[in-house]
Amino acid sequence: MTTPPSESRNEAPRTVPDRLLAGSLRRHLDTRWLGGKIHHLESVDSTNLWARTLARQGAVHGTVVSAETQTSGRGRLGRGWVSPPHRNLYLSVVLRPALPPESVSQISLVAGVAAVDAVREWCEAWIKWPNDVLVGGRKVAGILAEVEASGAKPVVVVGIGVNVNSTADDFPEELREKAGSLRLALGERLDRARVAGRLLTHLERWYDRLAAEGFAPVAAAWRERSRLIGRAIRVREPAGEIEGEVVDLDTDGSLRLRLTSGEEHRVVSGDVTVVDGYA
Ligand code: BT5
Repeated sequence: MTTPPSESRNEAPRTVPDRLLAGSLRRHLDTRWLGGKIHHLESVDSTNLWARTLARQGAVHGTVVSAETQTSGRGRLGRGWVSPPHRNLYLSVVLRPALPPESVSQISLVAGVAAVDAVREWCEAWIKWPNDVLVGGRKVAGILAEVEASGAKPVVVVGIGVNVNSTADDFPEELREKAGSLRLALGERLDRARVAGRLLTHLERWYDRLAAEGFAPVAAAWRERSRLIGRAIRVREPAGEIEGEVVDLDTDGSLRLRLTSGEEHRVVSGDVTVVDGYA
């Protein structure tokens, strides 16, 4: 493969594989049920959409879909996810939870905690509500959990995008200040199979913990990793902008906010800015 111009200078020779092969990913997995089946695609519209199709066709709990690139990577609320080829992780996991319906938003927080724990194996990282992973104040990972309710029991598809080896050139102008990658933080390329293996391993552990012990340990982990409780935040909601102090994370994954009026408000969706800046 020829080296793209943006990588030609100041770069050590490639010692890290370019492709994320299912076999190498499997070698880095330390799981019991997650990743029993791995579908790795060169290109797909969205790994979440592919995983939902597989779920409708009966894919087993723990099935993983990953791709080298996405042509329509999806974020929350109809937003997009920038997915340059061969650089990052675009993964979706099919989960068939033996858990109550309200656990869906909890599963999405489980994925956030797992993602931050995986990233922390390489560098300091924090969660921004609901479950963006930030490194040095820049978003390096995002989670999209969706319910596929076709059969008798709902299936949850958790999609995780992690910017592993992206350079600033990979991001459109408007994201350059906001988006980051592990490579940008560490100054070196990483083996994506290893990062994926650690991510899925943490995901299985946290998911099993939710199933065995309920939401309390997940919520505690989330609180510790977000450092958001007690902070003043501004939230851009569909209905307008509000400001207040974070009281706590609720059991459904929403944020409890005390407004300046003293009133309590629940933040279910929207974009959060920490008033005095995020770590
Ligand atoms: C998310 O949405 O953060 C969820 C992203 C989930 C992506 C994964 S990739 C595998 C799976 N398959 C999919 O199709 N999706 C999932 P949200 O909080 O709405 O953030 C989206 C916003 O983040 C965008 O509007 C941009 O501002 C920004 N953004 C887009 N691409 C980015 C990237 N690669 N890195 C950092 N920020 C990005």
